[in-house]
Amino acid sequence: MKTYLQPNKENWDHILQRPALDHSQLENTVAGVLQEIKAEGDAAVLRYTEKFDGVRPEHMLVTSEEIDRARKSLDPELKAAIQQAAQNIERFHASQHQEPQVVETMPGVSCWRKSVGIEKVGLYIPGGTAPLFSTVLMLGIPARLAGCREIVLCSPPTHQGGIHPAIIYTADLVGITKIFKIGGVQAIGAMAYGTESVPQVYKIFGPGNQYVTAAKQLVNKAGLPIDMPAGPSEVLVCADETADPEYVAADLLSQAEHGTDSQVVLIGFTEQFIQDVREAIDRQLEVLPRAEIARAALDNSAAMVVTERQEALEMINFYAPEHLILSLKQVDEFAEGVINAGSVFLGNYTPESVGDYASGTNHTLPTNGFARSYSGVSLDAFVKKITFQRLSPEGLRRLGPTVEAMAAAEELEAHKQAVSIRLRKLTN
Ligand code: HSO
Ligand code: ZN
Repeated sequence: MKTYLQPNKENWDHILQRPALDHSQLENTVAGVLQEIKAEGDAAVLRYTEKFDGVRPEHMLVTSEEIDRARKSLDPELKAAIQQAAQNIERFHASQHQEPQVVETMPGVSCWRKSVGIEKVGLYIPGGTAPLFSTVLMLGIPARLAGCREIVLCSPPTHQGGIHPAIIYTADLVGITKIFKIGGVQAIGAMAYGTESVPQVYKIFGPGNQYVTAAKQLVNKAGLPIDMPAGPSEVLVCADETADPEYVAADLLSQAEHGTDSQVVLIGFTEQFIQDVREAIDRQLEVLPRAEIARAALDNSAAMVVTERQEALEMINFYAPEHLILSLKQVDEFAEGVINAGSVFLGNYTPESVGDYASGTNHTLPTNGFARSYSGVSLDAFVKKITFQRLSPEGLRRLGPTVEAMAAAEELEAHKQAVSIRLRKLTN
């Protein structure tokens, strides 16, 4: 992690550069796999599962016996933690529900908007060393609350042909309708096109490696919506002398341990503070199991000393972090000025980890500067909004002439007639 003393604004762009993402080389390979899955369905999915995951599962759909087994095998303490997290996430996301509001735009003219769950959605959950069952909560709960009828989940099988019990348990808990042992590009292709076993879905969500990301981008280019443009995870911590350097170090490392391409940024107000955090990082790294990953991520990272709070704020809004931790005095007042960030963590007792797992907010957030224009996943991501309108005879009498005048000016006679024909009968 390099330290910069009061860097010039002209250099912010360079200093705060994200690790470069280039999927162009993978694209051909990924496109080829997708093509085969589209053409051959399950046969191609099984072939690639065997090739990439080293196993040919007897059945791709997780059975009720497997769900029972996962439920029984999981540590009761972990189950209780997952249930607590689920409760908070459910509470927060349920509050995002909007009842239709009927608005009378003029007498006799009523308009309203209703949210309807996307009928079929697909969730991808990576496997590997750190099975992200927390992401099952973050995607599955809003999907169910939104009223999605079919919620398909794909996750790669282990060499033994199963899926981590915590993923199965959580998926069942939140009401996923079908769980498949399919990973990687195969999973994205199967959900995008549908196969004999896997239903075709209308939107795909979830994180993944560079192959999964490239596959999501390709199906998205072909017209299928996805949750968000993906990028490596990141955190920006802005801390003054009221912060504890040990806490700040721990927060930076919690993000850095995600991947070698993760990025962490620290903004402080004195050189001494930055130095204290650095020393705390070194101490904590010594006992961190994923220290190697975290060290590599720290190489992509920067610490900044600024003198003014206003400058810190400008830098934050410039960088548009996925996660923003503010450990500052008068933090609420400062936070008012934040306009670009995915999720914000206020004060000394709000580590990013609480939002990653259990406070209630969603952890699927815009990375790579997309927080300038994108929101994190919420109930909104799983619904589309249908508008309705109804006019009474009185309403049409009042509004009709406006529409007639506009239609005539656009020279769309049939549009005008659709009003006029009714107005004529109404006046008789
Ligand atoms: N920080 C990650 C989410 C996560 N952390 C899952 C732990 N598990 C991206 O927001
Ligand atoms: Zn995390």
